[in-house]
Amino acid sequence: MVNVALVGGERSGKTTLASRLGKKGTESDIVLYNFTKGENILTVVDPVGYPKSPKPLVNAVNMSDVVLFCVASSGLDARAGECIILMDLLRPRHGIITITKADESNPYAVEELMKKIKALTRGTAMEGWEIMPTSTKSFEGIDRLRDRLFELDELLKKEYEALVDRPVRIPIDHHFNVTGVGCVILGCVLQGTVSVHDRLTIFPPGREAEVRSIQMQDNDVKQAKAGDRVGLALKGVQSKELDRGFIISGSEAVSDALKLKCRTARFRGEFSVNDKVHLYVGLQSTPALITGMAPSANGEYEVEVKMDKEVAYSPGDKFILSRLDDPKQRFLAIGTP
Ligand SMILES: Nc1nc2c(ncn2[C@@H]2O[C@H](COP(=O)(O)OP(=O)(O)OP(=O)(O)O)[C@@H](O)[C@H]2O)c(=O)[nH]1
Ligand SMILES: [Mg+2]
Repeated sequence: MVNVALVGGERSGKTTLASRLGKKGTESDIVLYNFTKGENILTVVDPVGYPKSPKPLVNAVNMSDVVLFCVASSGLDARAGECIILMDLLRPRHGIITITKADESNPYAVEELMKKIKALTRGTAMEGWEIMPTSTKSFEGIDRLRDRLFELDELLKKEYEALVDRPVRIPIDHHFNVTGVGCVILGCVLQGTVSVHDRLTIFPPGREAEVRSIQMQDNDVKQAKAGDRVGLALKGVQSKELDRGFIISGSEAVSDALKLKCRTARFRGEFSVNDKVHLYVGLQSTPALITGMAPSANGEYEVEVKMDKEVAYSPGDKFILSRLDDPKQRFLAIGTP
């Protein structure tokens, strides 16, 4: 199972590419597309609510194993730049760059754009990402791209195998009530194994719920493990009590005030005490106030934040600090507790 986030500039062909890679499923400010080949499942996450809000973009990347960065053959725009900044903060484990709408260009211009992208991403977390031209019109490169993503699936399986014995952790990305079934949540199992009848806790509220049934790709299963995308029917909780980003887990820290060790974004990322910022962690988001700041080693900062609401987190979780009213580049820094 490979989860792919589509990121990139405005009108860069993300949605068209997603619809070529899979069949449309769950729909909100992020839209999921699925493609099944034998045992292998490809899920593509299109953050349709971006660039209006950075939230769907951060959510899509945090829901995925691989980032697919789309650059239209006509070139990069300001939002593509913003996405590069976010990649450099979050440092996703796997990424591919695709030059979309290759049919509107020529091999020489595509080659020139590749060089430009390589120069722009040099020294960033995207350095070394493979660049593949595609066109949803001529179908150039689509099969090759899909094959490449399935190749990564083999690698991901090994990565996830090492996580199946850990305590379970599932961030909720969608939740709703189904008549006759009750509360259903959708999410990816980040680590651990979940079985029917398991009693689990939902953080931050600390609510207990029992797993009534588990579905994967519309099929009932008894158990799901790290790397799987699941639908869980839960007993003991109602959909209206949940929020995107709540985590089904064995244990999480829960707090509305934190001290974060922060690295600032390239080129920008200035902020100071008393600034109102927006925080993203996992699939949670909240406004927050910077209440303290001090330089620490390696050009990093200790940043104290007071959040408008409690968030659930574990050691090593990545908090993105952003400023929503900045028209150009909204990502300021990344921090860990
Ligand atoms: N010629 C050509 N046009 C394409 C291709 N892919 C997408 N387009 C066109 O490019 C435009 C933008 O495509 P979308 O898929 O909506 O791009 P997007 O990145 O999802 O756009 P936003 O979500 O609005 O930022 C549409 O008019 C598409 O028909 C392609 O491979 N070739
Ligand atoms: Mg779109």
